[in-house]
Amino acid sequence: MFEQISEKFEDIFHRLSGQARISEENVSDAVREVRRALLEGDVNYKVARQFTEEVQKKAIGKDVVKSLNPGQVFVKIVYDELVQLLGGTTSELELSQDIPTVVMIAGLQGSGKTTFAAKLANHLKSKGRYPLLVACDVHRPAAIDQLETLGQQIGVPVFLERGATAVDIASKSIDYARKNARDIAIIDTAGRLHVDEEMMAEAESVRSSVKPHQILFVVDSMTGQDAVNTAQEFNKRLDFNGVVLTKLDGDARGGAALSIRSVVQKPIKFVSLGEKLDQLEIFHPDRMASRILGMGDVVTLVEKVQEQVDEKKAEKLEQRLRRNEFTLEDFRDQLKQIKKMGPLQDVLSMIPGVSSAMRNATIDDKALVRIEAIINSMTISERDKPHIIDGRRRKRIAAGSGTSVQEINRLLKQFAEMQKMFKTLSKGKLGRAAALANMRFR
Ligand SMILES: Nc1nc2c(ncn2[C@@H]2O[C@H](COP(=O)(O)OP(=O)(O)O)[C@@H](O)[C@H]2O)c(=O)[nH]1
Ligand SMILES: [Mg+2]
Repeated sequence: MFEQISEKFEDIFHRLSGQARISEENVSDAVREVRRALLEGDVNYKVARQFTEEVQKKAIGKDVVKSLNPGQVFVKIVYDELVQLLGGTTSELELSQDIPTVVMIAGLQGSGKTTFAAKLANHLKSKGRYPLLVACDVHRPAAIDQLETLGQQIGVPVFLERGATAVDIASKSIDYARKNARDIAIIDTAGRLHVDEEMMAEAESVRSSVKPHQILFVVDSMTGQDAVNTAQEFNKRLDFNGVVLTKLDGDARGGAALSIRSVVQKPIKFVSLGEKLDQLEIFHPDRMASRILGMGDVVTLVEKVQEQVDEKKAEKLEQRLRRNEFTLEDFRDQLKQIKKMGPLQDVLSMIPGVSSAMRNATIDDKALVRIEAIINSMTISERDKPHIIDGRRRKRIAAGSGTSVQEINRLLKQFAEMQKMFKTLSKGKLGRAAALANMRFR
């Protein structure tokens, strides 16, 4: 789940990393890409719009501390916003002082309610609690058997009464729990394939008979935008306390599930990640956000740097970088200017000192874009000291720029030749070349 969104985000951040600073223009581009990534990941369009508006507001005019690059700062802004979208802080299941705490499980048929009920019982048992599972899905006999089997697997008693109504079973189970020292009653209810009046009415009457302390709405993350609509319907009728996202182990895009919290304004409390009964996790917005961004280390770095940055050191570093000779960064800037000027072949021929070999090389303008993308995907130190770009880095840069290792190899070779060429130029010639380049390229 979320692989698709993760991959898109990674691309966006890589591209922005190459920029010298956060400008209105490159932020707008990146924000547009973020919105596209969210929409393609099936995030609700209203949620996506709101999300990107916030990101844009926060990113524009943001000072980039010298030791960070704009990509990193942008990652942090998106991360913070994603954490907010997912609820900000962890919202654990609230247990009451009463015995038993009553937890009612609601949702559509097949969403994973019964499985979750057992998982929750298992989880609470491991925390030293004494749960009771209550079988209130009376419409399908197999549903009662299913809960009974799951209860046996985890060693948790199941309260059931064949032939009785859901309301009866629910209210009797509370007495049973008290008498048998069970401190949490987990009520598994019936679902339908679609939201219908009968199901809602039954759920409401179970609710009014046992007055649950917590109602958890279970939703299948694989169902896309329907998940959001269903959540709204259930929330209107039951005013539930929290959401359980199931089947996050699946390969659906998952964005819809992420929209639920923002649409219904109820916290996600658990995620279910498989059919096995221990595959349940408490939902942590921050951990989920870094899982989705796949950039936990960058976020940590930015947090650290923003906390305590030594601007003076950063400036010195910058000066050292500037004093260096022709770096890949300069090269890229030149390319950018060249792109504005027209066909590359013509431009190259105007630069004195460009070797005839290069002049005759067939470089098309598309290649130029790719070269720029490659350099954008490099870190500052790689641009400054290309010799550190080993095989591992080449692979990463190729992945980040959507090119191949062969192309990276070619670029580095060409660049080395260019550096050599500059060395062979006399001081005067070099100065003239630079002056001319400046004149033409500004
Ligand atoms: N892969 C996966 N399957 C799940 C998950 N939760 C439930 N299931 C499966 O989904 C199906 C429906 O689950 P069930 O608990 O019976 O849904 P209910 O109708 O809402 O009670 C069953 O085959 C479960 O094994 C999950 O998190 N991941
Ligand atoms: Mg069920």
